[in-house]
Amino acid sequence: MIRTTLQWAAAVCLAVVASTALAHGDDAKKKAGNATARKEQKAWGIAGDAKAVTRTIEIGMDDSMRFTPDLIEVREGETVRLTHRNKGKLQHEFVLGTKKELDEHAALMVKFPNMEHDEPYMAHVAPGQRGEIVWAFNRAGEFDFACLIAGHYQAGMVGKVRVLAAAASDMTEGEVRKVDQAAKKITLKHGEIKSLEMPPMTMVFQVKDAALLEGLKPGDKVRFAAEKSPTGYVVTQIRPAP
Ligand SMILES: [Cu+2]
Repeated sequence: MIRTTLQWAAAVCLAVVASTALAHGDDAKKKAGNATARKEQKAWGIAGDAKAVTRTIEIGMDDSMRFTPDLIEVREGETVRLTHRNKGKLQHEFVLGTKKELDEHAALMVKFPNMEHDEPYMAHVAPGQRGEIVWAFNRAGEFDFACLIAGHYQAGMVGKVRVLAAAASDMTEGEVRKVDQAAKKITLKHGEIKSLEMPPMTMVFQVKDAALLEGLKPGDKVRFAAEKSPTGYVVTQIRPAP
């Protein structure tokens, strides 16, 4: 266990070095950097696992400073591949966030116009090119996306993501007993799981996306949804209990 933690810590250090070194690299290199970068839970979700993608949504960008579509709807717990197609002659970008964070970031972009950021929830797309992010929408709510290039945000290059909450009846109360990031498993002491007709007990679940385990630790009270798969029981979404 200690050894696993140390190995993980070493991997994080390497990832930080790698992503710093690649901050101004080309897109392919950045993708590789993101793949090993530490995942950080944000209000609007967390970097997803490509293997957990259930849907691809293509978003067009153009020089009239619009996204097409400019409203996307996903379900809480979905891991989505968002692809971007820049149909214009100018560089554009796609940045997910809350309105507040995007406003703050946009103000900085006006102050430091050629600053380039690299986070798993953003894509910088050259004219005529494509971009892509894989994002796990594990928090319900209404979020924004925008092109924060100076002038573009101010011209209205924004859109919305609506993440529909899972119905309360689909969620089960539980308490975390053990988290195994490497094996993508979590042990939960849970109440009755109505959708599976399963009585309360403590059991090991697989998780659909390892990102769902980020920040969870033994003792945490959670609400989760699970389904039966050919390989066992799989947690499809999980969040701290209110
Ligand atoms: Cu733009």
